[in-house]
Amino acid sequence: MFRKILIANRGEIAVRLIRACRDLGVSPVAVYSEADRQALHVRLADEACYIGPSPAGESYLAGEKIIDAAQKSGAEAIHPGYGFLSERAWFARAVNDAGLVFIGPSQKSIELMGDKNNARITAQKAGAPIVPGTEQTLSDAAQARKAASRIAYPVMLKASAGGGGKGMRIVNSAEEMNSAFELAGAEAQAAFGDSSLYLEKYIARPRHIEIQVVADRHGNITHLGERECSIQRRHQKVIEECPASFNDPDLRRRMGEAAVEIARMADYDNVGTVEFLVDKQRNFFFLEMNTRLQVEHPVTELVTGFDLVCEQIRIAAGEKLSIRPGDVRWNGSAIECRIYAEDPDHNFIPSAGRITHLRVPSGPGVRDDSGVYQGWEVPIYYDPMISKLAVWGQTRAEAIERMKRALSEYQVGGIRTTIPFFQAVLDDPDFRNGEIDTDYLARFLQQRRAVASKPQNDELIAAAIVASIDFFRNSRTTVKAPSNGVSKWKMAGRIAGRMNGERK
Ligand code: MV4
Repeated sequence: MFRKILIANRGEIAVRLIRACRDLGVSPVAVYSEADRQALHVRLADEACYIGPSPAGESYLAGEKIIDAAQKSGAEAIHPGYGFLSERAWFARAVNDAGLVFIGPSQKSIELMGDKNNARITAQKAGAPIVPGTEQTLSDAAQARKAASRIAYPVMLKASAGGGGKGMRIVNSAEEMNSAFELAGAEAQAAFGDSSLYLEKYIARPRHIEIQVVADRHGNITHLGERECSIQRRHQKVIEECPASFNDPDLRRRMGEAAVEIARMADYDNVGTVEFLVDKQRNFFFLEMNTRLQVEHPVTELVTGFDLVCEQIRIAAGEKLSIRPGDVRWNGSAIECRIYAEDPDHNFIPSAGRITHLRVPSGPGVRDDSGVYQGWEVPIYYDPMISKLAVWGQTRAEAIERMKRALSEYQVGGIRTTIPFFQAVLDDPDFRNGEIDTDYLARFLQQRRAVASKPQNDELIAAAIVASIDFFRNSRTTVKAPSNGVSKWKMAGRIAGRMNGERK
C-alpha cells in the first residue's frame, strides 16, 4: 500500500478521497488554488500544496504543476477524482512517466473509451448490444443520408470526440440531414478540434442506466449493479438511485455481464462505469464508458456496502479485488440529491457567496458528502455543487421519506441552494411512481413554471374584472384593492379562478 497519495481535485470529492486515505492508513496531500486557500479539503489533508491562480486552467488542470507537487511532497500516487484531469489520457501517461501511479485505468483504456465511436465498436466486439447505427465515422452528408435511410429516421448524429451531449443532433428526415451534418460537424470541431461524426437510431425518451464495474490488474472483473441516472438537466445528473426502480434481477444480470465483457475487451482496470440507454420495451444499448470514479458512486456504496474509493486505491497498489462476484448483494434502496449553490427559482443561476449558516442533516440512513463549512465562501470559479446528500432505506419508499426528512433538516444561509427544488421533485407523483426517463426533468420544470405563473394570471384577470366592475358602476377605475372593496376583489378572484379552470 502507498504511504502518501496526492489528491488532484477539490470540493466534496477531494474530501471523500481524503477520508478513504485515512481509512487505509495513507497520508493525504491536498493541492489548492488561490480561491481555495481556506477550503475544507485543504484543512483535512496532512499537507497542502499551492498550485496556482483560481482559474482551473492555471491550477486544477495544470498537470505538470500537480505532478511537481506530488514529487516534492514525496507522494507515490495521484488520485484525480472526477472531472478536471481524470479522463485525460496524456495526464495518466505523464504521471506514469514521472514514476508515479495514476489511480485509475491505463492511458490506453482512457484513450479507447474517449473516442465514442471506438467505444461503440469495442462494445460491439464484446458482444454487447449497441444502438443500430454506423460502424465507421461519416465522410459526408450524402453518406449520412444513405446510412440514415437504412437505419430509418429519426436518427442522431454524434461527435466521435464528444460525450456528455455536446455535438449531438436529432435528424428527423433526409431534408434535415445536410444542414444538421454541417452544424454538428462544426460544433464538434469547435468543441473538440475533431469534426468526425457517426450515426445512431434515435431512441425516444429512454432511461439512462449505468453499471458500476470494478477490475483489478490480475484479470478479475465484476459489476456492482446499476444506477438510475435519468433525472438530468442539460446533461447534468441531479438525482441518482440504486437500484433502478424498474429493475429486475434478470435485466441487471444481463446488463452487468455486458458491462463486464466491455471492460474486459478494453483491458480495463480500476473502477469504471458503463452507460446504457434502456427503451420502453426494456431493450438496453451501450452508450459510453466513463473511465473514472463517478459523482454518484455513494448510492452504490450504500446498497452494496463496498467502499469504491478504497477499492480503487488498493487496485492501483496492485492488490487483487476484495470483491468476489458471488459476494455482491444489493440491500435496500439509496437516493442521492446533488445540492448546488444555485437558485432553482431563477433558472438555476449559480449563487456563489459566503455560507453564513449551515446545519447539515444526519440520523438513520443519511450521508452527506460535503465540501463546505459555515463561514466559507463558495468560489465562482468552479462547479457550484456544495454537497451530495444520499440516503438509504429498506425500500425506495422509505428512502424517499428519509430524503424528505434530510432535506427538511438541511439549512444553508447566505446563498441559494437547490434544496427546495428537490423537495418538490420528491412530492411529484411521477417521481414517486418511478415514472422517469431522460425527459422527466424538462417536463417537471415546465409543469412547475405553468403552476407558478397561474396566480399571476389570476391577479391580472382579477384586476381586469375589477376595472370592468368599476366601469359599469360608472366609478373611477382603480385597480388597487381598496380596504372597503374587499368583497369586489374576492368576487373578481373567484371569477378569475373559475376562468382558469379551478373547480369548487
Ligand atoms: C442518445 C439518445 C437517444 N438515442 N442516443 C445524451 C448524452 C450523450 N451521452 C448521449 N445522449 C443521448 N444519446 C440515441 N441513439 C438520447 C441521449 C440523451 C440523454 C442520454 C442520457 C441521459 C440524458 C439524456 C438527455 C438527452 C438526450
